Parts: sequence; C-alpha cells; structure tokens
Amino acid sequence: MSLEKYQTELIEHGMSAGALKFGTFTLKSGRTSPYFFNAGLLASGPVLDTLCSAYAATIARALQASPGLPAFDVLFGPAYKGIPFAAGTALLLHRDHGITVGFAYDRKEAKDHGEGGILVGAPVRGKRVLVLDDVATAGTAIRGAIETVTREGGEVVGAVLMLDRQEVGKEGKSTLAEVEALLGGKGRVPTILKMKDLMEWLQEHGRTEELAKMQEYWEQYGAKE
Ligand code: OMP
Repeated sequence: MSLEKYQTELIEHGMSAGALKFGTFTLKSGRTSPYFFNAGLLASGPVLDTLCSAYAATIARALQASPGLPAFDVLFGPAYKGIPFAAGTALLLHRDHGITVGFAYDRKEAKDHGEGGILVGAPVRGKRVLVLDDVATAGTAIRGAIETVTREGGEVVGAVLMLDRQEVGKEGKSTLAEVEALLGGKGRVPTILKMKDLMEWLQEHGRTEELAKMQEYWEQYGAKE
C-alpha cells in the first residue's frame, strides 16, 4: 500500500518544521520512543495548510466510506493545539469539499462572567460533533476531549486524528479500536497517519537504522489486533 500525497506532504513538512523527529524520546506514558510528533510546531502558514488539507481530505473520504463517519454539525478542537487546526479544517472542508460545519473549542479555565462557560464557537448542545485531535498513544487526551463535548450536551459521533501511534490502549486492545467502540464502531475514527505509514516512508527513503528502531518499538508496544 503506497502513501497518499497528503500523507507524504505531512510527513515531509512535519520533518522540515522540526515537528516530526526520529531519535530517543520519553512519552507521557513513560515509554521510550524512537520518534515523536509535536503538532504544536506545525506553526506556519504553509505547514498549517498541509495539515488542515490532510484533515479535511481524511474527513471527506471517511464520510463516503462504509463503514464510515456519520454526518456531523460541529468540529471540536480541544485547547490549545486543536483550536487553529479545527478552524483551518472547517475552512478547508467548506472551500475544497463543499462541506459546511461549525467549529468550537474549549477554554482551559471556565469563565464565570460575560458569556461564561467552557466552550467557545459554534454551540454543541444537541448537535452531532466530530472531535479533532493530534496524536493518540494510550487514548487519554482523546477520551478527555470526548468527555468535554458530552458534558456540554453534544453527541460525539466520531474523532479524526493526525497520528494514530497504533499502541495498546487502556483495555489491552488497540487505542483506536477502544475509541471506535466508545463512539459507535468501526470507521468512527479516521486518521491521517499511522505509525506504519511513517515506517513505510522510512523504508521508501532507505532510512534503515531508524526503521529498525521503529520495528523494535512496534514489537514491544504496538497493538497486534
Ligand atoms: P495519549 O493521551 O496517551 O493518547 O497521548 C497523546 C498525547 O501525548 C498527545 O496529545 C501529546 O500530548 C503527547 N504526544 C505527542 O504529542 N506526540 C507523540 O508522538 C507522542 C505523545 C505521547 O506523549 O505519547
């Protein structure tokens, strides 16, 4: 299976922005990983264009797939990194795919005056919401975003991820399968990239040392469904 153009672009722009790195990194989970993707460094016009175009293409494709993503009303990007990404993706869904949705995001601290509350942007109460997040390892961050929307009265019908690291989740299955089950089943969590896509890119570019370290990590922590 070869990589899509938008996947290759995200890998290569991510690397030149210093966001995607190969080396030795300690994860939130305490695991020592041979790679790290810091979406916070995707922070220039061109690289935001690459990322949001990839999110929009992934969402548009998932809406057509079977089993796929159900139609939704609002794209929710959790603070802070998700805020510009959700805004940019809503814009490109409209401009490039003819899909019109609102976008919303949360505050890290609730306001008790003015408009108040924890959410900003399009109202989610009673709406079908797609959560947009960057990286999933064990699934803590994505579950937190789903809870925020649910608490505010939205119905989370799916989630879109920049990178599924394809690791074991909280219940011993793959994180992706666990989150899909939470959201109603297969097809509910489309992703732009998976760890295996990064490995394919390394292979295509003859980066055998890095590939071997990725393979080793996969054997230790990868989700073998
Ligand atoms: P989980 O909450 O365990 O799914 O890990 C996802 C979070 O880990 C992300 O929201 C980031 O804060 C961080 N992270 C990355 O951003 N990139 C990576 O490659 C790996 C991690 C990580 O620490 O697992």
